[in-house]
Amino acid sequence: MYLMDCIFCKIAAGEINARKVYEDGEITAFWDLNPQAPTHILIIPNKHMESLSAAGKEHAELLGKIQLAAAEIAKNLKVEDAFRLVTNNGRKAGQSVNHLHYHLLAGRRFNWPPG
Ligand code: DGP
Repeated sequence: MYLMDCIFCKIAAGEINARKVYEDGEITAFWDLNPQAPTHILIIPNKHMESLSAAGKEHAELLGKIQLAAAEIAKNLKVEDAFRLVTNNGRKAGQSVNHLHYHLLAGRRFNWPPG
């Protein structure tokens, strides 16, 4: 599914430029426009899905592939020893773009619990 007014659908489709670091038939990853760490990559399914809450059992393989892509990207960017992978699910959790995305963050110290 492709949403006309979804910025991440447009990035996946190549209609809006992004600094892509990974692409396959199902997943796209690119540098975040507003980085919160020296390495800040967004990983998205190409097909529109609002958030993780919208996923069903039929998405299990895709969600697994996203995690494997994250590990591969971390390795390619030489941050595999220390990175954080997070999704903000819902507006109150900090989600501002309603297309499922995972933040891959690395290159600085991270606090726990997160803010
Ligand atoms: P979130 O707040 O979890 O929904 O994260 C959305 C992220 O998307 C935020 O860190 C900024 C980033 N972002 C928004 N618009 C664009 C864009 O057009 N290009 C890129 N590369 N990143 C974007």
